[in-house]
Amino acid sequence: MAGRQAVKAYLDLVSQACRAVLIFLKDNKIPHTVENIAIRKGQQKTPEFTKLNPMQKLPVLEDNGFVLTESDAILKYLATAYNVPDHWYPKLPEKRARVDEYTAWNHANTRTHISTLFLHEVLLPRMGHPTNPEMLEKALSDLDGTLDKLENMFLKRQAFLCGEDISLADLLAACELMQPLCGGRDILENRPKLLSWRSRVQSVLSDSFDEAHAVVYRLRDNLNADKPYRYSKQSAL
Ligand SMILES: N[C@@H](CCC(=O)N[C@@H](CS)C(=O)NCC(=O)O)C(=O)O
Repeated sequence: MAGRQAVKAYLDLVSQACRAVLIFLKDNKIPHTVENIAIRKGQQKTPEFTKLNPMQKLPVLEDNGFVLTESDAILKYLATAYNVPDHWYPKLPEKRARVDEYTAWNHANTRTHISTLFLHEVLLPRMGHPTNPEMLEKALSDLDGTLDKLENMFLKRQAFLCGEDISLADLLAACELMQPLCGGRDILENRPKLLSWRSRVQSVLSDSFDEAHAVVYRLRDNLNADKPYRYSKQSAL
């Protein structure tokens, strides 16, 4: 990549999509710089950032003047434009299609249900709105259906979501499934198959995974220290 400048990633690591991009950049040693944009301070809404991404969302990637949004597109672009191991986004059409199959499903399933849970369990309470028990239960039950599918379909006979090696699908899914820790909840605690898969993902990514998730661990630890009580179906009865 002679003559190529380091890519610039605009990120807030509270966002699961941003963590996936950072882990990919670090794990593949793609030269990069990070511009921190704090969502909680509304920095994604400044006129300057809006020029970059009119959607006012993160992550955003800038590569030699080429600006790209959407974590899925960013990861696939990086995997295609840079010299990274093939397992991330295989060139073989059938294998690549398996990754595309998961990432398309991810948007309407893992991503959607995790975001809804995060909204009800973390964001709204922080904005002063009490947790709505029914909405929370609905979010948890929808998410349960997605976790069942991850276990019984994607991980049915293989170590990773799309085969025997880690791919972009695992990276996106693992970052999503860590998000409820921000509210003190490990949604995988009673799911041994998904727990083993997460350990495999973590051991492949080693330090980059924990570094990107430091903010998530911090939020979980603060919550456990300040607020041992958390809403649960049982405690509401
Ligand atoms: N589909 C997009 C989602 C982008 C997105 O919703 N980003 C969130 C953080 S995870 C954001 O920037 N939110 C700020 C806001 O909505 O104001 C992706 O995967 O990149």
